[in-house]
Amino acid sequence: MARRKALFEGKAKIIYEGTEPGTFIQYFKDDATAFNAEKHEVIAGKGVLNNRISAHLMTKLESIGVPTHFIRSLNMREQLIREVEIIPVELTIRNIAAGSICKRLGIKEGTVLPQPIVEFYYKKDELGDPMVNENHIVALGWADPYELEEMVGQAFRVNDYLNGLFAGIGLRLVDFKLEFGRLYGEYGEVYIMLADEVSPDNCRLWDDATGEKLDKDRFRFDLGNLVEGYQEIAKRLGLIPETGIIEGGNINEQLAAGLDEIENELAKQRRLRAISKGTPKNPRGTSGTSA
Ligand code: AIR
Repeated sequence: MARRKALFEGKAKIIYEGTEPGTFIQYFKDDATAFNAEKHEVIAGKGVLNNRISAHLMTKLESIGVPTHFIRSLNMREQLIREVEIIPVELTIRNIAAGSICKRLGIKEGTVLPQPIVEFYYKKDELGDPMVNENHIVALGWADPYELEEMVGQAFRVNDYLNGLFAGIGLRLVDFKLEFGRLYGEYGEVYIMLADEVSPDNCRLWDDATGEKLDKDRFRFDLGNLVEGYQEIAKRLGLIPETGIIEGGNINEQLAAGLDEIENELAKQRRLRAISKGTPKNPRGTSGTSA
């Protein structure tokens, strides 16, 4: 098969030209990185599982009215997405203290936070994704206040929905990181869309009964086999058979390929919703000076 043109390669994914205008193809690699890529390993099957999990969760989120860049799955490792302009802000919501907040504020890991905490990080690898606040984001022009409000609103919707979804399969959603993108409409309106991926690479998920960590912390802190954790999440979501798709460190290609058939029905029902930026000063493109 002729290879499409790669437009951008990140730590865990590659973005290729799409099959139609306004689309990209998002390819999930098996690479795992942590601590700003100081730690790196290739883990067979990780890309397949994240592609599958993210496709499923994005479809579910779309169905409750969270606009996402996800269009449909193409194969084991690839999905068709809308071409959006990524906003360079990583938004994190925490329900339970873990990871950097414990270090930064001296909170004991596992402490249930009295209310979810939202944090922002500037998406800049060279700087190690530093934490920032709304003033940095608006003043430095990464997002305007309307966009920011929309991102935070959508992130809380995602949190509410995913908390319930994971609770139903015996998992606690400790925290997660989201990225958003802009899609420009025909009339210059802006749609804010959930982008990137929603997977155990950027969510912390603990088993409710045992406290076992099933997410990327397994890799970050050598807590156990990474794909076994991701497989467990995929199994509970009903996305892969009980027997799993990794055998002896290798992915069972046949089984994995059979998973391509996903619920694209919901994707067809998706609707776009423009964010309101107040009354335009110049609604019809006529002269701005009043009569
Ligand atoms: N995250 C942040 N940057 C990259 C990722 N994947 C996610 C982590 C965790 C949450 O954001 O996976 O779910 C908070 O991370 P931390 O390190 O700030 O505690």
